[in-house]
Amino acid sequence: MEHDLDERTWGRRAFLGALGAGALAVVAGRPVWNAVSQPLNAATSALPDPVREALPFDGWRIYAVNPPMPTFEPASFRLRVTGLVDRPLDLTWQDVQGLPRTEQVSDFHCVTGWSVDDVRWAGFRLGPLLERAGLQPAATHLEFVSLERPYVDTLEIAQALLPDVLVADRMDGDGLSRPHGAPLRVVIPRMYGYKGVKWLTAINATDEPQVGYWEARGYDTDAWIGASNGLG
Ligand SMILES: Nc1nc2c(c(=O)[nH]1)N[C@H]1C(S)=C(S)[C@@H](COP(=O)(O)O)O[C@H]1N2
Ligand SMILES: [Mo]
Repeated sequence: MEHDLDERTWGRRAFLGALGAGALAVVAGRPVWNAVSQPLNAATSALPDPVREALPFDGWRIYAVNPPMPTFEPASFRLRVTGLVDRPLDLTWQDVQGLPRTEQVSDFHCVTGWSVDDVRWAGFRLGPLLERAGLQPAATHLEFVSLERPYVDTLEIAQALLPDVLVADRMDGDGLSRPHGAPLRVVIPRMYGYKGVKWLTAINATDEPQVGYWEARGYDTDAWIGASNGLG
């Protein structure tokens, strides 16, 4: 299995660094993630409209459902691949760095209405990883588990193998920052951001869909951009 795309498929899109990794949204001097507990931008919706509209809110909002955000410790970090696989994997950070690498530029959309264009991701595709683990034919879904309990989400195997899906450890030329999910996050550009589990630590192959964190709260399982419920 080889699912990497080459440069031609992606086209050479401009790498817009300005709204990139460093552009964390801040309200009144405090990082938004201190106050936000759901992807409805609670921190800013509490502000009067004129104040909110004056904020420089192009770019990333940082979300965490259960702060404080997990801390990446290279010596103890593990990425586990479990469930319906012949060879369960328990990868150290060094092992992860040895996986076949890929890069892409893709747009990012949160279901609440904000987007970031031309995000430059680097990391690895799921195909080679699943091949190494010996994914069993009975497996239909992958459950992605965050170090930030209880955040999980799921993809169908075919969705996870789309050519523009990756597990990213770099963003816009730097290692993934803690707010953006260090050391690993799932990226699936054709779906809304909640499908992309940050602080990823385990991938569990199953023969039925598990219920994702936001799906349990009413959001669509298939979060195709433009075609899923969005709830508002
Ligand atoms: N572990 C975890 N992953 C998560 C979330 C979260 O709260 N916790 N929020 C999701 C949502 S709704 C979005 S839009 C993106 C936001 O990514 P960012 O915080 O890097 O901007 O992360 C997704 N992955
Ligand atoms: Mo989101």
